[in-house]
Amino acid sequence: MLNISKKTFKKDYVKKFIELHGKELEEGTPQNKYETLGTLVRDYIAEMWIATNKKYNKTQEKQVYYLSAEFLLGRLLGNSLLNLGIRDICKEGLAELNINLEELENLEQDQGLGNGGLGRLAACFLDSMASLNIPGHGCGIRYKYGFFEQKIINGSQIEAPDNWLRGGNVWEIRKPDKAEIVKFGGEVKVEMIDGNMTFIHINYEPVLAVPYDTPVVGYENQVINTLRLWSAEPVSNEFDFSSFSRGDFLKAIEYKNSVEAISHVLYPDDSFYEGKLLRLKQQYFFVSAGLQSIIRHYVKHNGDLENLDEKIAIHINDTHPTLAIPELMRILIDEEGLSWDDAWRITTNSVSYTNHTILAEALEKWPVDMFKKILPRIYMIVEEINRRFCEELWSKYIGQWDKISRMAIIGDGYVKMAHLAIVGSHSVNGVAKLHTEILKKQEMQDFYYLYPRKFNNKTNGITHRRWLMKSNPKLTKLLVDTIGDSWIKHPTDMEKFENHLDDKSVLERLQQIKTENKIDLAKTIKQSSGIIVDPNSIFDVQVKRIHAYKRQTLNCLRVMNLYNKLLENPNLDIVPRTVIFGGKAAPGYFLAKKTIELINAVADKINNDPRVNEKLKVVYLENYRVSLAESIIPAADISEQISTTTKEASGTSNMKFMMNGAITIATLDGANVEIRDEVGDDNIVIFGMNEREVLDYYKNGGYSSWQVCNEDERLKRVTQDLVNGYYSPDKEKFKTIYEHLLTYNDEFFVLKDFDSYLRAQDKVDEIYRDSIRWQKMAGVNIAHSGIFSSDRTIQEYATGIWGSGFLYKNL
Ligand code: 26V
Repeated sequence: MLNISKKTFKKDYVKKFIELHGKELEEGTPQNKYETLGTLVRDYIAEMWIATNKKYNKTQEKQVYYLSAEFLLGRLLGNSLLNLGIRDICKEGLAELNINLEELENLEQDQGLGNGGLGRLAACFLDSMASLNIPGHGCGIRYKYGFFEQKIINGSQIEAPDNWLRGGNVWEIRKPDKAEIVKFGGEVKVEMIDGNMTFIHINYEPVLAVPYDTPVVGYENQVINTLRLWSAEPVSNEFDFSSFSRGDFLKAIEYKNSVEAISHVLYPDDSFYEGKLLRLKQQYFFVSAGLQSIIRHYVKHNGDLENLDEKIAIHINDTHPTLAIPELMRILIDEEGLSWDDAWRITTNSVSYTNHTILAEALEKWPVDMFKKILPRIYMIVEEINRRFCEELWSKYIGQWDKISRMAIIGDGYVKMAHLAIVGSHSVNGVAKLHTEILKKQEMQDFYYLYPRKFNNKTNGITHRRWLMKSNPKLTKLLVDTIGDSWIKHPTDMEKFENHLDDKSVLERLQQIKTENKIDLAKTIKQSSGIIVDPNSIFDVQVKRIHAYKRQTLNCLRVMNLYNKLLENPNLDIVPRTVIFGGKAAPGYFLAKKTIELINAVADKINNDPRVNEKLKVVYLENYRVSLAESIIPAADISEQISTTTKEASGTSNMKFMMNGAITIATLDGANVEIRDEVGDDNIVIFGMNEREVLDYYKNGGYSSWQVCNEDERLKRVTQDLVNGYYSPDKEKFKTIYEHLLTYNDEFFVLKDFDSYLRAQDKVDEIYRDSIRWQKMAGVNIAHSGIFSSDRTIQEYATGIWGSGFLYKNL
């Protein structure tokens, strides 16, 4: 907690404003005022930051490094103020200067350096590590352009670059003195020097990796950890720009461009792997720079590399940073002179790996030729790891060649990153119980039998500081008024709220808060789409990446069906609904983009049909991102978590919605299963095929979407509506969706789950009419959401995987 009075804050603020802008506060633009506040807060943080680092160096506590190609931080100002414990003081102080804090907070650009769940999880983890006094730091890429900005124009997604650094970034500090060189291409010369085989990398292209550090503020505990993002720059003296010989000049420009391309833009695809050279370069770039700086720092402060694995933990977020394994081997062997065996012991003991998906099409594998060319020394090391691993397999599985070739790290002309990650780490975890079981039983079965003790589950979580305290201050106040504030440090204490759910006044306040949040969201909807929605209708929300397995189509088909029903029977007695969608499609994912077009076409027709308008509206909110999520989620009545069972590794928005009192309608997929276990069957609405049924169809076949469709009049009608011009004069427009569902026997079972989904929606309608029952359900969901705080998840990682932090030391 930062100790500062309102008076001092105001004085500091005005002084900082004048210093930065050279004019009086009254003349300042809102942007000037935001920058002033951001810079001042960063100054406040600076001393604590230095002190935290000093303490880490002195105590030599184990340091955790969380390597991730994505960190989806969103806005930082509000949460930094909250965690510093000075948000109220700032708000009041600024108000006295005629400045509205929230208005300034809303000026901040989202830091959107991630695609979705995986990147946001990394951001929640940073917040939790700092808040739990765990010395845990992020390491990633400072993309110049983050996740694209989505515009919906004439009902379709248009992508625009996310130039998030345009107005500067007050949070980062460039550290050119801490730059590292990363080497690409060239050849490796092997020489015997003093009887030792030595590997010398020559003719490579050097890239300067310059770190930008962002402070990660712990909650009222004086801890400031670091997120270090690397930016790629040309090595300045590499080519002489003043030399005007034409060849050199062009070469210099070419070199500059090829270097800067590395940290230029975030890949906007999170479900289809493509063997893109630039992505491989990105991965090696940040991993190599990160590890070099970790080791440099370690050697400076600790010295002895022999027990490095007791002093650092390196966590790889999915396979994207898997090159950390051969890169650490390279540094330890080539640069620090360790033996292979010592280097391997240290590496495997340090590295741990999280898997985030079972989608086969998302698994990374790099063509050997590309890999070898770009990373010749790293390839040699991977080859040696593979050789030794296969030797182990040969002695264990004598004659079982199929199994051995299936498990090899290098095979079929590819380097298989998940295999490398499993072999080169001491821990492999899934992100929800069901997901981990599927990994063990199906996707990674061979490896599970070989290394059963490596596999473990760490169910995801979300930071309640951002997703409740910051985004839903009214609900936070209700909790504090009824059960005190112990839950802030111990989120499972939220359970105490359940004891208050027989108190009518509490239920009324719950309802009141939800309505006020809905009124706020209705304003946002009006501003962004022009659509007027009724805050008394059910706000029924599905916001997430657009993907076939997440089944936005299922949601859309039931809306189309409801529309048909309302037209047939205008007196149909339903609670009015506002169905809200949001999410981005990967630019190259045709079906997902078509899904967006379909939802918008359906929305357009329904919203302009006065016959149904009182009862049904459909909204597509453009440019879904962290800051928008913060205003949508507190206003949701219903959380749509309707993926095909087995496909969603965990989901994390399901947890955010629950914590904000939405009722979940869900398949028993990912963490939905654990949410159900927490709240009980009466407080969640479950539908759809179970894991066994889905896996059985995948294994034995026998599914016919055609047959399912023909047996259900409602389905016949809505699928026909896709291709009969009902939603578009262009009958071809939604043909791909139709074909996916029917001609190609939809692998995600949308039609199969349709009936059960509709019945679940009817149940939602019925429960909602009983306001007391609904509010109680909401209350139970809130009360049981504490277990899904990322503080719980991080404690489990710290004790179960990293061997770090407070809890570990007290065992
Ligand atoms: C995969 C790929 C594949 C190659 C192209 C670039 C790229 C970028 C990101 C990814 C990661 C996809 C995996 C992912 O985001 N999984 C999600 O992780 C969440 C956090 O664990 C989890 O809640 C979601 O269920 C899971 O889909």
